[in-house]
Amino acid sequence: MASNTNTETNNNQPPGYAPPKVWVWDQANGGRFANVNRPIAGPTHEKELPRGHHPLQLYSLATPNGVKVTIMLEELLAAGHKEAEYDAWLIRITEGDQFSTGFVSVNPNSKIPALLDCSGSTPVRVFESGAILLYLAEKFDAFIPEDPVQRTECLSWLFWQMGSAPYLGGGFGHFYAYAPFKMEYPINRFAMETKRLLDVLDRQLLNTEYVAGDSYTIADMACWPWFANLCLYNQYEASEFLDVQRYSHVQRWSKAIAQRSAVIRGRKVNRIMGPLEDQLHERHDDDDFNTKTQDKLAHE
Ligand SMILES: N[C@@H](CCC(=O)N[C@@H](CS)C(=O)NCC(=O)O)C(=O)O
Repeated sequence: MASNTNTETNNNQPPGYAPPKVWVWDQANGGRFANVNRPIAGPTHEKELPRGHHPLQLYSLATPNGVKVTIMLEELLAAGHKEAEYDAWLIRITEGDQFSTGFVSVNPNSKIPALLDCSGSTPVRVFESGAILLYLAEKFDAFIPEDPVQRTECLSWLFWQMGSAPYLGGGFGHFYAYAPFKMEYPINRFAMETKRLLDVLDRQLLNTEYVAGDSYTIADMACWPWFANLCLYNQYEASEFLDVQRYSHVQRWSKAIAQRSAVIRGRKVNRIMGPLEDQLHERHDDDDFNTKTQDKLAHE
């Protein structure tokens, strides 16, 4: 039974809608990812994850959250950390790969990215992109400042990004690009929040070269895939709508980081959309970038 009277619900969307006393799952009503979104956790099917020979096993997809980690791994390798060699396995989230028993054992939250560190006697699982960046930074003592004050600043921006992504992606991206129809209220609500976040970052980058100061850190690697996607790659086809050109310092920083060779490589790993030469579905070897991108495989 509806909890409001009809008159009070006339302006609701759809008109007359009132939240029921107890929410019930309507599988047909979730927008673009309705087939994978569900209100329960846990696996849906039995399947082990593949395991390669490198110390680090990554299970991921090149969404902004996934790209954070492949950028970090490519940066570590470029900086000479050979123990950062990794196998990157493709998890197709639209096909429900994240609900296999194997994946859930590495990430009980069923979301990419998920990492298994097999370098010790017992494999260590790490989930949540921010936790993975921090784990790798501490493991290799890289891309995180040693000075306690600068380190704290770096972690503040890392957690700022982790806290803001759900507004930008789950809020703005969902209602602007993925919802089954356009709704003014949530689009306005989350466009305002997304522009506020862009302005926060823009004001910071007015004073600093990188997000957390003078050096390139995991805070940049966390922020770049989300904000550069909006500013350089027309994510959600929203560049004009959000007027991203006006954030000139975010633009400057986005463009500079986009030119790093580890970033160019990291963006390609586990990518299944866009130009074929930018899609490296799985990465098991450094040379895969030269021989296994989809344009190359198509000619085999
Ligand atoms: N807070 C998580 C969010 C991860 C996340 O939302 N992953 C998405 C892709 S970007 C996903 O796997 N979605 C699959 C699903 O929701 O079933 C992180 O940063 O790792």
